[in-house]
Amino acid sequence: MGHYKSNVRDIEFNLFEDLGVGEVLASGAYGDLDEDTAKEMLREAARQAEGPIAESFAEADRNPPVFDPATHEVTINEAFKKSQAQFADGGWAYLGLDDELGGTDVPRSLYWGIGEMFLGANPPVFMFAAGPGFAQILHDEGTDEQKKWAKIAAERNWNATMVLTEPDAGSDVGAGRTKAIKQEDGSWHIEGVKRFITSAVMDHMFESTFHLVLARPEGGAPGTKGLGLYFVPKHHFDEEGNLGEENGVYVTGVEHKMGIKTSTTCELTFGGHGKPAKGWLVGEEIKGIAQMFKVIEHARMMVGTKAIGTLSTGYLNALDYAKQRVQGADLTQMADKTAPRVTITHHPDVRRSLLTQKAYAEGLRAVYLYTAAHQDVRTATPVSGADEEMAHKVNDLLLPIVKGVGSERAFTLLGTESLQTFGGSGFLQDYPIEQYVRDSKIDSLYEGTTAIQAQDFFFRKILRDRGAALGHVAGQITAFIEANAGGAFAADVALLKTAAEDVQAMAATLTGFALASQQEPKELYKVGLGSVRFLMAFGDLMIGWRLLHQAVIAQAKLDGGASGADKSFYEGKVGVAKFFAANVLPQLTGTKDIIAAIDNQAMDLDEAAF
Ligand code: ST9
Ligand code: FAD
Repeated sequence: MGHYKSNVRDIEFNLFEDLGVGEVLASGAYGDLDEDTAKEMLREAARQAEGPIAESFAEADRNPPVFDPATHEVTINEAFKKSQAQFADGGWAYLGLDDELGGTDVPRSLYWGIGEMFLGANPPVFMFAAGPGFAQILHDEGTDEQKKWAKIAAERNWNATMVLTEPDAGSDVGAGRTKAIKQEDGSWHIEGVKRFITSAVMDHMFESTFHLVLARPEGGAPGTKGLGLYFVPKHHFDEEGNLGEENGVYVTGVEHKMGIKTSTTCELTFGGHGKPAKGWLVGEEIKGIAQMFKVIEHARMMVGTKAIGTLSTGYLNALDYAKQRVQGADLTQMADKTAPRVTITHHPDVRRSLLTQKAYAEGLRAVYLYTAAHQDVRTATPVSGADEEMAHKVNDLLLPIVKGVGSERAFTLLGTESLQTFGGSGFLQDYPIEQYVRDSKIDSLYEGTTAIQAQDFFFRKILRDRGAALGHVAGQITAFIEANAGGAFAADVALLKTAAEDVQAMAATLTGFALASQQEPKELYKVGLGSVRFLMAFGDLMIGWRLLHQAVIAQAKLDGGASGADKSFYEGKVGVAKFFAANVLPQLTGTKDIIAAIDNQAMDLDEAAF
C-alpha cells in the first residue's frame, strides 16, 4: 500500500447526498453520464491515485530533476515518469474539456473530486498533465488559426506552462519587463527572462511544449493592462502538427526546492541564444492579463484542492497511526502505574487533534466542492438557486477561500496536528507526513500569496461586486440557520448564527475603513492589516456552515436507521460538525473585536524599530 489514502466515501457523500449531483445527472444534463458511472469514475481514480500514481511520490522527492546547462535539458526521475504515463494512459487530462478537444462533459464538482485524489497522491503528475487544459484556454481565447493549434496541442498531449513571473515581478505582475516585438509576418519576438516557471520540461514524457507568456508589446502601457498574452511553442510545427525546428526559448536554470521537487521550477530565457523566441498574440487584442486570469482561476482552484487533498491524506495517515500506537494509560487511570496501556486514540488531546484535522479536511472539501458546483450553472441552480451570472460571481467570491484558506489551514494543520500525532516518528522520512508538510508549503505562495488572496477577496470580490455574491451566500447561510434554529442542532446553529453576525460585522468594519480612505488615504492600511484575518474568518464560517449542513443530512440518515459502516460515517459527520461549532466558531468573536480595534500603530512604527 502506498502513502496515499483517499476518502471516496466523503467525496461521494458531498456530491450525491449533499449537492444533489445524482439528480442533475438523472435529468440528462450531462448526456448519458449517470450516478453509477460517476461513482465508478471516482473509484477508478482512487485506485489509480493510491496505486501507480502515488507509487513514485517519495522516490521522486529523493531524486529531484537534474539540469544540464550545456543542453538546457532536464532529466526527470524514471519512477515518476511511469506514474505520469499511467495518468496519461487513463485519459484523465481530457476530463471536462470540449468534445472538439477530445474531452468529456462532466460536472465540475466531479472533476475536482477526482482531481483531489490525484493531487493528494502525487501533485506534480496532475500539474504536468495540464497541457490539454491549457489548450482549451487557447481554443477559447484564440483566433481561428489558433483554435486549430489548440486542437493539435490537445490531440498530441503537448505539455504547457503559464509564464508570468520575473525576478522583479512576482505578486506585482504588472512590473514585468519581458518585451514583445512585432514582426512583419504578424508574429512577435519575445525577449526576456522569466522565473519560477512550472513544468517547462519534457524529458520524453511529452513530444512538445507550449508556453502562454505575458509580455509587453514595445511602447505598451505600464502595468498589467499593457501586457499581451503570447503563444510560444517549443517547436515550430506545420498544419498537421508535425514538428519542425526548435524555437528560441530555453530552460536556463532549475530551482532547488523544499518540496514538490519533481514539479520542475525553471528559469526560462526567451531569445538571447542566437535564435529569436517567436510568439503569436493570443486572439487579436492586447488583453493578456484578462486572458491569463482564465488560466489563473483554474490554477488557484487546483492549488487549493491540492492543499486540501494533502490535508485529507495527512489526517487519514495520522488516524491510522493513532489507532495502532499504544502509549500510556487512560487519563482517568493516570495514578495507577499498573493500568493497561491504551492506543493513543484514547487520549483526549489526541482526539482534539484528530477532530480538528477531520473538521478542516472534510470542511474544506465541502467548501471546494460547493465552489466547484458554482462553476457550472447546471449544478449551481439546484444547489443555491444561482443563475448563470450569480453562479459565476459565487465561484469568483469563493476561489480565494479555497486557495487562501485551504493552503494556510492545510500547511498549518499538517505540521501542528498530523505530524504531531506521530510523535517523533512523524519527523522521519519513514512516514509521508514530513513530505506532505514540505510539499504543501508552496500552496500559500504561488498563484498569489495569501495576502494577495485576501485583498482580491475584499476589494474585488466584495467591494467591487457591491456585495452581490456575498449577499447570495449569506442568504443561503441565513436560510439554513432559520430552518434549523429549533431542531436537533439548535445549540450548534446558534453558534453558527453568532459567527455569521461576527463575519458580517468584520465586513462592515473593513468597508468603513475603505470608505473613510476617500478622505484619509491611510485608513486603507487598516484594511490591509485586517484582510487576511477576515479571509480566514470567512473560511471558518463557510466550513462551519457546510459541516452543519452535512450533519443535518447525516442525522436524517441515522434517524432513518443507517447501520454498519454508514452509521459510523454519519455519526462522524454529526460529531465533527458539533466539534467545529463549539471549538472554532466562537473564536470569530475575538477576531471581530480585533478587526474593530485596528489602528495604524503597526504602520506608524519606524522601520528601524522592527
Ligand atoms: C503560478 C503557477 O504561480 C503555479 C502552479 C502552476 C501549475 C500549472 C498547472 C495549472 C493547472 C491549471 C490548468 C488550467 C486548465 C484549464 C482547464 C480549462 C477547462 N479574477 O486588480 P488589478 C485581472 S503562476 C479575474 O488592477 P493589478 C482583470 O482582468 C503566477 N481577473 O490588478 C483586471 O482587470 P479589470 C501566478 C482578475 O494591480 C486586471 O487583472 N501569479 C482578477 O494590475 C487588473 O486587475 C499570480 O497569481 C481575478 N481575481 O495587478 C500573481 N484579479 O479590473 C498574484 C485581477 O478591468 N498577483 N484580474 O477586470 C495578483 O493577483 C495581483 O493582485 C495582480 C495585481 C497581478 C492581479
Ligand atoms: P513577492 O511578490 O516578492 O512577495 C514577498 C512577500 O511580500 C509575500 O509574503 C507577499 O504576500 C508580500 N507582498 C507582496 N506584495 C504585496 C502586496 N501588494 N500587499 C501585501 N503583501 C504583499 N510563476 C509563474 O509565472 N509561472 C509558474 O509556473 C510558477 N510556478 C511557481 C512554482 C514555484 C515552486 C514557485 C516558488 C513559484 C512559482 N511561480 C510561478 C511564481 C509565484 O507565483 C510567485 O512566487 C508568487 O506570485 C509570489 O511572488 P514573489 O515570489 O516574487 O514574492
